[in-house]
Amino acid sequence: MPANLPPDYQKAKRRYEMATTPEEKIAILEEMLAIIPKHKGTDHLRADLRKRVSRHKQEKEVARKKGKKGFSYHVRKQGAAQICLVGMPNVGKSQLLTRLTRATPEVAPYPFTTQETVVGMMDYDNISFQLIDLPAITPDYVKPWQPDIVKYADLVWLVVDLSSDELLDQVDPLCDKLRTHHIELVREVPEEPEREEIEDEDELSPLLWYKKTMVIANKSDAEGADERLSILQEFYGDRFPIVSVSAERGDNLDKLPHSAFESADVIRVFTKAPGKPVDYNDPIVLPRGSTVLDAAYELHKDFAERLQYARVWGANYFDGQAIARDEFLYDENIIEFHTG
Ligand SMILES: Nc1nc2c(ncn2[C@@H]2O[C@H](COP(=O)(O)OP(=O)(O)OP(=O)(O)O)[C@@H](O)[C@H]2O)c(=O)[nH]1
Ligand SMILES: [Mg+2]
Repeated sequence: MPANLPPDYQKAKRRYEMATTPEEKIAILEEMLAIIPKHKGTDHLRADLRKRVSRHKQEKEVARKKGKKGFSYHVRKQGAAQICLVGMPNVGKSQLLTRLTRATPEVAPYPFTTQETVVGMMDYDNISFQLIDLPAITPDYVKPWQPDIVKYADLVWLVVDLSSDELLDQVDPLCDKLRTHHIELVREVPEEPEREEIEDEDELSPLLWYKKTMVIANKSDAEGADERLSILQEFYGDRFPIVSVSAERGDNLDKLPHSAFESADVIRVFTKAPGKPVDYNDPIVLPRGSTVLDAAYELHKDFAERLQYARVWGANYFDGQAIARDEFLYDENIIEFHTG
């Protein structure tokens, strides 16, 4: 990311991330392109934005052809990050959702129980994550609207079944299926310049959507689960982080909210007014690498524009240290804004 992008750009970027329709996204990208100064340092960024514009134009075209005007399966983001549960039939995706959130999807011992998205919030300390349970995906079938949900999610939890001898076939064939929809499940999302476009018959080759993925090996209570887990580790341990759980018995479920927090790459920042106590209940959640100014924008645009400096407590700073608008913030920093 080139340094010194104007604050208006960051603001637009945030609106872009929240935007739900291709039309809205295109409009915001055009705005971002107009804001960015034109020089060598911003070449990559401008090229990326232009690619995104063509991708959204393509999405718009596809939607128009399908005639699905006005209706969308899009799930509006809530909480610190949106995580979608992806997996073959009967692996326990819905059971996991019932155990981690207050949602109540149907759980049943036969495949293709879930037919629609079911959403629930999973708490972690003073923040929460949005989980989306999806219908099963198989190498032969994915509902037409499902890839879009995966594309827009922040994280993927790929659920597999430790009670099944077909366990190994629950990872790669599914990754292959998603790849046909331009989604690549990965341990870490590569940096922008390393990203490659995949070739397509269409003139406009869509970008690959890299999705940071963790494998959840469910049903660790089942007979033979330990041996199957070792095999899974051997085959896929290098490619994905793997955590084994039992949605039924509860084993390791308490690790998942923390894993979500770690993978989401977010920080929590507490605010305080001068001379007042800290509000620990409602942190501002920001992407890792955010600055004082980013935090101020979360509160209010006008406020951010008037911001002069901040005092900060906690990680990486002396207690009450005065820092400039463009200094980085760290998880659980307490911040006191000072405006002019
Ligand atoms: N032994 C065991 N069974 C489980 C566990 N989690 C889920 N199950 C069972 O596995 C079956 C399928 O669970 P679901 O949660 O409906 O699976 P799903 O992945 O949502 O299935 P689809 O909606 O069809 O894709 C049910 O009979 C659950 O009771 C577990 O941790 N251990
Ligand atoms: Mg289900």
